[in-house]
Amino acid sequence: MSLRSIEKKIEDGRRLSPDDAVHLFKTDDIFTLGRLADKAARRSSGDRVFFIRNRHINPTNICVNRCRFCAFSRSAKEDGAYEMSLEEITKKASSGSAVEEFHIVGGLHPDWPFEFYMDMLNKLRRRFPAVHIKAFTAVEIDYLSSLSGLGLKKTISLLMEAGLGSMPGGGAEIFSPRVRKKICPEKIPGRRWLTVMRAAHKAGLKTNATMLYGHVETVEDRVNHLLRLRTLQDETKGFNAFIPLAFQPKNTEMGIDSFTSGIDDLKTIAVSRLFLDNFPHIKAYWIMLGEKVSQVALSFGADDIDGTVVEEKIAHMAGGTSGEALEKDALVNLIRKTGKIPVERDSLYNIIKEYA
Ligand code: V47
Ligand code: SF4
Repeated sequence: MSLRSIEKKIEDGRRLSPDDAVHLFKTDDIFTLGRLADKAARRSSGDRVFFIRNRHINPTNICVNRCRFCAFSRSAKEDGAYEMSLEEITKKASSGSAVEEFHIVGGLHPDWPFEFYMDMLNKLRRRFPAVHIKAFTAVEIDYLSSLSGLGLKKTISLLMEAGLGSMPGGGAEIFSPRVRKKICPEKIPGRRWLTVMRAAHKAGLKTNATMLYGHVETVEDRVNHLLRLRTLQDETKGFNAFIPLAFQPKNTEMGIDSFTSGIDDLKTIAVSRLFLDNFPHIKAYWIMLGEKVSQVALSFGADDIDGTVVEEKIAHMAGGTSGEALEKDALVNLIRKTGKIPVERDSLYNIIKEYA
């Protein structure tokens, strides 16, 4: 197999095989890889790059799972553990500039009942009727369904009635059981993550998907992860965006010191764009990639850069060095400087404003 034969396959509109993706990950020719991925991104998004005015809210960092790569979580009585009241969550939601979306994820709290989450959604929806609520990873949804005791389908439908608008893509990590055992032994298996997403999609929720890379996984593990996402997407068409999450190593139990390389970041974006031919969007999450690598990623297949974020804990507690927030104008400039057209979107990728 050669890069040329893969290029020919892409030109002919044929789907890449897992072996093709492994080959792309292993190539040193990042210029060809980038060119192919850029072409694929342009086919669907042209010169447009999406962003959103959003705010992250992490209601608690207390978590029963304690994944080894996670510097954000704490046990209940540990230093630095926190839990927000409903009033504090609402206060957080109302501070700062107006946003289009709340992105709400947190730890699996050992004591909060299902009603707490329902109250949170109801309260936010009543107070901010125009703001889309994107909340709860598939891992949290699984946990909420065990709290409610009502099963996935009913739990998801209750959450939707209370205001849940879509779901973020976290918790996927790497699906391989061998890797999961090393990095997050307490977390639900990859197949359960996929089952939750299937149930969400069938209920009419759009979701994202992620992959945590740059720790102990192999290139083959990454490709297997992507393959399972592509297969589910063929079935449900429920994923909006794929977001590769670059592992941030500080204050974690992984025993790894180094951050991912810029080359690996760009390759991962590019291979994702080419292999996930049924995903509408590939996101270069500026918080984890940094502003500069994210800018370059926009020429390597990414067509989304996430949002204003306002306050970020998960990457920053693990040594993330980007800022925690970017104002809308800064995001517009960041995209503009790459020669692309910034497009403000809502959570479901409807266009709000094009900054031509
Ligand atoms: O599930 C935890 C990851 C995720 C680390 O869907 C880490 O639009 C890197 O999923 N280094 C939460 N990653 C973040 C997430 C996300 C972010 C932005 C947008 C969207 C979206 C989703 O962060 C967790 C976990 O996979 N994570 N610790 C770490 N040390
Ligand atoms: Fe808990 Fe999520 Fe952190 Fe794992 S990644 S410890 S599930 S907050």
